[in-house]
Amino acid sequence: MSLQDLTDRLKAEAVRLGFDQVGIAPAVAPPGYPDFLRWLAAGHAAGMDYLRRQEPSRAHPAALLGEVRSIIMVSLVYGSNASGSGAAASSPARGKVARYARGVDYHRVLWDKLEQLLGWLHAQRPEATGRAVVDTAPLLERDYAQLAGLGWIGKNTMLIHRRLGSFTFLGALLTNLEFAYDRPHQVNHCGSCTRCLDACPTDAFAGPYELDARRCISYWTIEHRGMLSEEAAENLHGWVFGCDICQDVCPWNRKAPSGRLGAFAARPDWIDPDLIEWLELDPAAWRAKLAGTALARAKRVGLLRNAAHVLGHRRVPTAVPALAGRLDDLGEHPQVRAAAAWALGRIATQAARDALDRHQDDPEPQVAAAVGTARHHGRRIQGEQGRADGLEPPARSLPPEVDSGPPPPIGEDPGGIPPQSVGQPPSAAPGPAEGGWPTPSPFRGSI
Ligand code: B12
Ligand code: SF4
Ligand code: SF4
Repeated sequence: MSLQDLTDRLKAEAVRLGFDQVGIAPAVAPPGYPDFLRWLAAGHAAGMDYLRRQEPSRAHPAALLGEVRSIIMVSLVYGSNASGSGAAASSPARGKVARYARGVDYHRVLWDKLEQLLGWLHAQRPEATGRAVVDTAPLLERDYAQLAGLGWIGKNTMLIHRRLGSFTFLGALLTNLEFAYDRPHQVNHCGSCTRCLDACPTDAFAGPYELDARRCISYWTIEHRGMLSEEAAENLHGWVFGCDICQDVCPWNRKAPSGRLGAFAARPDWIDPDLIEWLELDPAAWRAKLAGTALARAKRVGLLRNAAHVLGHRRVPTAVPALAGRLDDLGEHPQVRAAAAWALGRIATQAARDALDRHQDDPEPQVAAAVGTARHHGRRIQGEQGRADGLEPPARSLPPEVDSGPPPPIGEDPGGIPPQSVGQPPSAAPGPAEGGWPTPSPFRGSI
């Protein structure tokens, strides 16, 4: 079998397995590595120490597979603007979950498909060795996706394809075999557009192509461990897991197709979760709820922390009993109790202040400190907004938050180039039927 034949047959198999795109790059050093080092040095990785620790491994894929010659890059569409944030944009007790996390954990889905592809390759060429990577090993995936011709890295740092947009997952299969390689994607279709940079509600872009995770809602809600800073807690804009704003506004996602895989279909309880229900759910129910989902990355503790901050920032009075319940529960994680105290201080109704008063001398130092600050804040809010006219502090209305709904229609494409379908993505090919994954994912990769 010639190199070209093997390449064509491998790509056809990848399509049969359900991938939307497949491209192959030689296993060279990633061209973006110097940018990555600069990014780390600037502190933009925030608390993601694993990125710093794995810095040398990202210099060359041989660190992951000694005899590597090729990197087969795949992408899978998981969503589009058709699936918005449900009622979360208008209902104060509901939160927003990023689209990528609303179905089954993508690590498992892509990784299993890549393993099947490796099995197929091995059957053709018994000397083939390989390693599947879906954010499960140190590899600059977007760099290799661009090298393999899957799209360009946009100003929002996402890998974008003209027809498929950026709501795609990436995966890689490293192998010792050679193939007929694809040409790198050369053209950047962002043009003079700056929608993503302008729309980011927390100014997280240090500049085009450079995201400072220290200011990013996605980082705060998913990756950050421990309590959120005051600035972060006040600026989640309704998001309790991830953030889609810099993609929602991208014109290249406007006409992007929806994902075809049943596994990524949004679970109704993840689209716009009721945050009061979240606070009331017991740990066993949480374990069952999180099994096999990407939200497991933040764990129950992180999700409840985020939920409390969203409810507190919005001053939702109906959340007080649930927040007080978390604060009163001495067996609860101190982070959740401290976030509940923070929220009660923001809501500052009589019942909220009573709950805080009960914990002035809380035995847990982190909680006692949070209660002290919250009581001070509660008194201030009540003084400013409540006592003056004898009213309880009002709930905040939602308009100041940035909604992640569909972007407004645009007259022309950002680069001035009319969209056209390209031949490469074989999205018309039917994928295999998909079921759910009942077992918890063993993958600890991040987003
Ligand atoms: C760490 C991480 C994060 C961090 C940091 C994100 C970031 N932009 O760096 C946080 C937690 C914030 C995050 C958020 C999200 N992530 Co993330 N994340 C990763 C991870 C694990 C590593 C990325 C990384 O190395 N970052 C370091 C920076 C420097 O690298 P980079 O982003 O690839 O940037 C390249 C270019 O921007 C370029 N570059 C850098 N500076 C400059 C300057 C100039 C001038 C130029 C031209 C280029 C350039 O070089 C860099 C290196 O190649 C990857 C998986 C992986 N192993 O690659 C997933 C990954 C990038 N994430 C993914 C997703 C889906 C998300 C979210 C959409 C989830 C969500 N909805 O909340 C958001 C999107 C936010 C955003 N705009 O990036 C997908 C992206 C798929 C795609 N189509 O691009 C990936 C690939 C996971 C996957 N396997 O599918 N993520
Ligand atoms: S994910 Fe949200 S917070 Fe992060 S850069 Fe994009 S718009 Fe900004
Ligand atoms: S096309 Fe516009 S919104 Fe999309 S990534 Fe490029 S600059 Fe950002």
